[in-house]
Amino acid sequence: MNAPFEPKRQTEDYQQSDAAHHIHAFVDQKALNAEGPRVMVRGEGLYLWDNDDKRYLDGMSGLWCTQLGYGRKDLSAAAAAQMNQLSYYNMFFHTTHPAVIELSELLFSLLPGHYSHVIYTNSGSEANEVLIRTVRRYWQVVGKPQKKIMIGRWNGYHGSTLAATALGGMKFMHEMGGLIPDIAHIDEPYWFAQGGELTPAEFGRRCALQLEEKILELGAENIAGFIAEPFQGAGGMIFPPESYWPEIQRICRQYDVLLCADEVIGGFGRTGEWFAHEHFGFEPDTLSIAKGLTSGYVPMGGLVLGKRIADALVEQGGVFAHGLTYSGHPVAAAVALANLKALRDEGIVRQVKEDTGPYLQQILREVFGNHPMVGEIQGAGLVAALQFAEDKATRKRFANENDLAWQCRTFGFEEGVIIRSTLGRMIMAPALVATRTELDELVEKTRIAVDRTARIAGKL
Ligand code: PXG
Repeated sequence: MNAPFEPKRQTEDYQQSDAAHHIHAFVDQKALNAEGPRVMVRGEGLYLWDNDDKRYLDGMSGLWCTQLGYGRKDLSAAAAAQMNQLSYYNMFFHTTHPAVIELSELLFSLLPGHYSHVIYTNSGSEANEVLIRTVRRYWQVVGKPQKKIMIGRWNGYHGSTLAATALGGMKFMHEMGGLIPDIAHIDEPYWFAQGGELTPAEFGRRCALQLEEKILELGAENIAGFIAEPFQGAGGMIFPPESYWPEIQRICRQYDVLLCADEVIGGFGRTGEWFAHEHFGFEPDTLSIAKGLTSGYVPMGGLVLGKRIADALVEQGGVFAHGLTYSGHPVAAAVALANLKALRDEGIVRQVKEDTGPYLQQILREVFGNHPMVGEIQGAGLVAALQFAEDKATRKRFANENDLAWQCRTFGFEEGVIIRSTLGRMIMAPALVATRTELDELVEKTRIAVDRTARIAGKL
């Protein structure tokens, strides 16, 4: 047991200083300053403690990233050992180092065999920035430089930097302006909200066919690639109908458009497969990775390339004019290596596939299958979403679904569980080391939060 918790400073003191200096992510800063942010001070396994020593079960793995949970001493030891031996060196000017070499070996042993190379970054946003440059460079190298346009999806999320924001389809982010050209979007495959009279299978095909229509509208000779998350994360944890990905893959192959999967959330075991595209059964040409690569202990991301692209760039491409000071940072690489070893050698990804993943999906359906607030339950492995609905049969959504979901999230915090709300959907994605007992607690506390929300909505 840890010693009794002694806050170093009072929470209000931290909050006032934070308000004086810090611009937070995706928030009305003035409103946050008035309320004061929660001050988190420690983490162990699936649990977090705030500065007032209140404990939370983190049902979101931080921001979908702490696959191994908090406080792993093997990861901090790997970082310390690497810092002591070689704290920094770079990938410029013809050098490399063992940590990054061993990380790449392990990474490609986990990936399907048609991937061969990776460009390391510090984040998922950067991975997608690099993606645009790499894909466009590929088409230059193979003699089709006019293939420049990337197609993404409305409500997709690929990061917060300029090009990643443009690739994504969050309109409220686009409204801040200044985006890059040569990006187009098609609709998201969100059957519950947009499926109308179509069956999920029909709707999945219809959404995929939008890609074909967009390619024909803009000219296949101008399209570099299509990017999407295998399942949408930040946009509401939306699983596409089963008909969707096979049709998307057919269209990409037919028109020679690169298929780019953003695995930043889906990668590293979340669905019970190492990568989410394996869960959905398609074969992307590139994979954007980050988050679970290091379990969030240090920042690291990357762009994984299929052999087709890598061979062209390496054999015919000449100088690849790109590089980041911290690409393949030795400390990040050492932590990622220790993280991937643990996920593999402790059988954690296998456990998600065979035991804890099916268990979470089962108990969610037992508890919420007939819940008056819940219209749909989606998910696989250790990721799931509950769709709020006023009427399940007609898929009628609450007019104030966003407020209800936010309220539910706040109730969750009060009950000591962290779940994520988006546009009328409650999301959970706990660390992959979650035990059945912890999953029981996650679902039970979520049930209390959803029941409290149902009372406000007049459903209980
Ligand atoms: N791609 C995807 C699919 C993501 O989910 C990024 C790229 C960008 O990664 P970085 O490392 O640059 O943040 C992400 C990030 C949320 C939430 O509330 C999701 C993300 C980030 C912050 C919040 O669901 N995903």
